[in-house]
Amino acid sequence: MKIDILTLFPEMFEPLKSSILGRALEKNLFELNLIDIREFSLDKHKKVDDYIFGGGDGMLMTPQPLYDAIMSVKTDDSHVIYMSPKGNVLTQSRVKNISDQYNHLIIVCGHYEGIDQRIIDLCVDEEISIGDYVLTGGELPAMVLVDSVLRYVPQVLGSETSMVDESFSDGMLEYPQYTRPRVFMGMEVPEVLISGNHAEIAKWKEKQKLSETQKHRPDLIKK
Ligand code: 4FL
Repeated sequence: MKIDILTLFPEMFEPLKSSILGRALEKNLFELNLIDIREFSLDKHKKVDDYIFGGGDGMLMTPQPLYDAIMSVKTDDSHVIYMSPKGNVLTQSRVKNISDQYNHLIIVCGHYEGIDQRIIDLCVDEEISIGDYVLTGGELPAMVLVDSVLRYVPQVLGSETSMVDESFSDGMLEYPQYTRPRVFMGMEVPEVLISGNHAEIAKWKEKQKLSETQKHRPDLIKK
């Protein structure tokens, strides 16, 4: 998987270089390019924003630097995503689809009040939101998307993480989990989990998944 991120703040993406993704990056399991949109500005002061036609508060990112930055990385097989509160809200199934369908993602991060609509109309294949709230820019949403997609890239998840039983893998939340000690602050680990009876354990896990989902996210069960 190759990912190009277009942003005015490439330094915000340092967190992607630590932990699990940092190790995967060192192993060249994916390619991450951070592209500074400002470097494409043809303005003599490298200006990238301007006032909004029709009035209103704030500034908008101008089309020229964005267009040139996108064109500098666009290929026949690239998929251009703009992180935006107007997009469909990201779900685990969309994450899986994206990782299955595309080998090259170009992710555009807006700042200020957003970007000129003509860039969306001309260049963007898909708008994605990470939830119904507003942030200061698309950088954190881009990191959320990248992290969630890269988990499906072969060998990125090492032995300490598994995709088999996790929340949303089958549209349900995960069952509660316990590690040592068997008793903590007087609270015991459920008896069945130390019984060694694998059929009973599997039954318990299924029941817990259903009750956790019913309790925390009943909307998932209706789907
Ligand atoms: C993008 C919020 C995607 C939620 C401000 C600029 C945003 C966002 N999902 N807020 N972009």
